[in-house]
Amino acid sequence: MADIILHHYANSPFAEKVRVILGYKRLAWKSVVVPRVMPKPDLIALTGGYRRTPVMQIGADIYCDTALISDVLERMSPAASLYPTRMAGLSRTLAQWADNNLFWSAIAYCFQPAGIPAIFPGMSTEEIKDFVADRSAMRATMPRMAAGDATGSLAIYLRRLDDMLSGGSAFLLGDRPTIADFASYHPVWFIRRTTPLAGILNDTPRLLAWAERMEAIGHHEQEEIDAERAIDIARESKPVDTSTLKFMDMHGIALGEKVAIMPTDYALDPVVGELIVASENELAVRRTDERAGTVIVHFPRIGFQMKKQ
Ligand SMILES: N[C@@H](CCC(=O)N[C@@H](CS)C(=O)NCC(=O)O)C(=O)O
Repeated sequence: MADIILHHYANSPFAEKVRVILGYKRLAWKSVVVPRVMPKPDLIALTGGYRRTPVMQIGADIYCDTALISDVLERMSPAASLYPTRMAGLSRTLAQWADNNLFWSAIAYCFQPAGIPAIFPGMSTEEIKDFVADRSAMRATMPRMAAGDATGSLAIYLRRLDDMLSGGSAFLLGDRPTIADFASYHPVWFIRRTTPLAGILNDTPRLLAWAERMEAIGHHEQEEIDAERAIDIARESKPVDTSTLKFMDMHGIALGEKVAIMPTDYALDPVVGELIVASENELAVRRTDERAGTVIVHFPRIGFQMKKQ
């Protein structure tokens, strides 16, 4: 099987979600560190436009969004399941809440002036300004949460998670972690790193103990490779055969047509290519890049929009 390559950077919460899933599944992986802000020419050579973090590459297949990345890792390694039987619907729905509501409250809470030095250790004012300008452009018209509103909702969310642990279970939905734990963990991980503001977790001691258990899972074995090598691997590989996936047309667009796929919320950079998968949960395009050769870029249906070009 081709190597799992994660394109990510250390301080990314969504990347931490995938790193801990890799740790839980004991899957060894290759690490490519991407820039935190645009431009990201090496990543874009693979994705064709998608710039969010993380992205997972397996040969010439490029997987965008941690919801899809989690599904692919589950298919590769079903033991230590992220979606145990009878918990699949609940765990996925809770994970979706965590990746959206919990995440954005945590981000708005941490990005108060008191949190900034811990988020950007050693970065110059100029670099911080560049980061803020990059994220403003990326979020465009997406509404922002004020610090007071974020603090209020975050305190409630953390209490609700803490309540889920009140029956004495080690993880949110029982004795083993599910996708709900990994998705709830990454915002809590980010709060814990934002040291002057991490005290909010002292009010939820069961959640704090849970965060320590999640941290103990670790990231398993990783080896750093450079972006150039990852692009060579894509060019030298053949994408997976997707022809057996059931075609489910919800857009009136046939396989083979030229489409643009992009997120529905922020970083609305379209990825243009030939539609090659429209299955129950996934959309994918085939595109050819000067450097990466022919690749398939995969997206989950939820959170993405597709238009005919
Ligand atoms: N729904 C996406 C969200 C990913 C996301 O927003 N990641 C942040 C970093 S934690 C990001 O992309 N920031 C901008 C960037 O890294 O360019 C997912 O699950 O992968």
